[in-house]
Amino acid sequence: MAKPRPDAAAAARKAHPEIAALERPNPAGTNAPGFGSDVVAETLRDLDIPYIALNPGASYRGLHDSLVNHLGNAAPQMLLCLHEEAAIAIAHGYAKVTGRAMAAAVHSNVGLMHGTMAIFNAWCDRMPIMILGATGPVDAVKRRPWIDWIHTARDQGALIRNYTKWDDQPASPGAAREGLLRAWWLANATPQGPVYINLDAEMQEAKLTEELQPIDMHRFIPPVAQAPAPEVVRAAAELLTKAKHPLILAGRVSRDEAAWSARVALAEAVGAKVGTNLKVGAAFPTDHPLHVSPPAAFLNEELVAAIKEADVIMSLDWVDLAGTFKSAGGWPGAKVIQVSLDQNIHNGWSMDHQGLPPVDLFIAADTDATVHALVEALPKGAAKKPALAVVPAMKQARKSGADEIAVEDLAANLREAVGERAVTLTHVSLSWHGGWWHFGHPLDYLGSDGGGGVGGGPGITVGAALALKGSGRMAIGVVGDGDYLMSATSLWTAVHYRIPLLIVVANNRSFYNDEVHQERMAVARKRPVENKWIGQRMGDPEIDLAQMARAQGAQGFGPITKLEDLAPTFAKAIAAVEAGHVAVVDVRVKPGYGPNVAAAMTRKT
Ligand SMILES: Cc1ncc(C[n+]2csc(CCOP(=O)(O)OP(=O)(O)O)c2C)c(N)n1
Ligand SMILES: [Mg+2]
Repeated sequence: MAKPRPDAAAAARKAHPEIAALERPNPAGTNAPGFGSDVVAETLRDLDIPYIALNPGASYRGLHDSLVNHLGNAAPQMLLCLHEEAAIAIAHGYAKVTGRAMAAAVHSNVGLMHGTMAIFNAWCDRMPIMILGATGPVDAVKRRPWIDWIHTARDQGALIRNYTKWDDQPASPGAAREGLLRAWWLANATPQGPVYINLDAEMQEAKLTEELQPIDMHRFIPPVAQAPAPEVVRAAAELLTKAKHPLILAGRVSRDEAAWSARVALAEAVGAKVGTNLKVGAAFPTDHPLHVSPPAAFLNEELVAAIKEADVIMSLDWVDLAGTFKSAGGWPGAKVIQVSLDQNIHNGWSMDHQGLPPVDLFIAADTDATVHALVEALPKGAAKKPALAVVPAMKQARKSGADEIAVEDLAANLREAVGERAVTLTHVSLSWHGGWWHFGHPLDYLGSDGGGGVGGGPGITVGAALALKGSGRMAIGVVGDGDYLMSATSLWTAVHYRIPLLIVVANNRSFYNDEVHQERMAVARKRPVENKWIGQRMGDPEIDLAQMARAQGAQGFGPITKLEDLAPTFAKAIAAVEAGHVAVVDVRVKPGYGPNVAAAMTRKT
């Protein structure tokens, strides 16, 4: 369960008066709830949801009216988005930072269809989102000819049921209130995930016939204890303390600083090496001597060696434990401790549960709670000295001397331009390597898009930047050009709502990932490799990515084609973000992936 953050909406309004001042409605004159959708809006307010990202539609015109004229477009405040995929991705990015759902609203079946890929991304990333949608009128005699018929679907939730935790189509305002409470409760309970409430247009627009009985809402969304049982904690503590070569694979953990410190304390106390992964947010200081560096995007040789050497492996909800073992050469000889609640939402449709790993001790509990319990259970003062590994120093950025810019040049120059500033990497490109950037705080890196759905990077960055606004941390998203082009219009929402952020595009003018696959096909079939670019490269005309940013009121820089222009351009873009702007830097990079990524992408099994 997400930690309660009382008054999140009030806190947001106080912290960001410039957002709260936008799009103020004229006073509507009455405040008593009069319609079904007023009850829905009031419940969103009672749930303390600060923002609702949306693209409008007649199916929820009742709710739209309630948000504007009954609530006064505050708590939740609307964030207008230019595409439903952006609305969902923004809520996804917000949850990645806060650990808590914000809302998104999408129109009938068509808006929901637009949002589906982003919902799938959030599902695979185990991130909570409260999605509101609409259909109907369900009662056919109330439908307007044609349009209400094409935008009404029976069991609309079926579109996304396979990758949401729960969905509902309440038939009355009272049932809607209950549905929203249950949805919120389920979305925020571990494993977290998106939920969908489908509001019948008729129910929204109907006059309230009787007042709803007031309820103490908190009694309907109780915190759920997800701590481990004492006997499994004792068993795990014993295995870890007796191990000669313990290894912790730190996967899905929270952004909480105390939990971060507890993981460090645990690893140091038992002398465990710790592996981390770029699929999920930062989980351990990457420059700590016990960290198996660099963080793996796919499996790297350092982590393979650590897995082979280990006699006890504890997975903190590591994404794809079975696949990791498989790639490391087979089931390990080590005793395996698995800490996860993920099995509670595995279903028969999505295979994102991954392979079934061998486990010797299963701890069905929250990862943070388990680490805290383990630290408590260990004998005091028994800290083993960390093995002194040499953490390789970051390579200095090349500033000149090459015709083409490599993605590594982009990363190193960006890192140096950022310097000592606190930044959050909200996203990294497929071509990124874990060794290019150290993480020393749980908010230094937020993980990937979750479901491998290209087009998530820009929206996730906007949502994360909204949650980080005013925290002193700058949001930086490094995205591929394909990723950027699929959802560049997410930027308008950031510009409009004064959400500063930096997007750096690793622009190889191609859906390059798939060139690698076409190369593999050609080699395997002894056909011409030189044709791999066809149907992949985005040239003739080349697309002016910076101009796409400027067209939406952001500051656009580039295309940067010379190494010597990188550092000064990043300095300018960072200054623009510090002055409150949205900035995009288009960096023309040489196509190419690191050997681990290319090998993992094209391996047979
Ligand atoms: C929605 C969606 N469409 C297509 C793909 C297949 N795909 C995976 S990576 C990729 C290329 C992404 O291009 P870009 O963001 O420019 O990154 P690059 O591979 O060039 O580094 C594509 C098309 C996908 N994963 N998701
Ligand atoms: Mg590309």
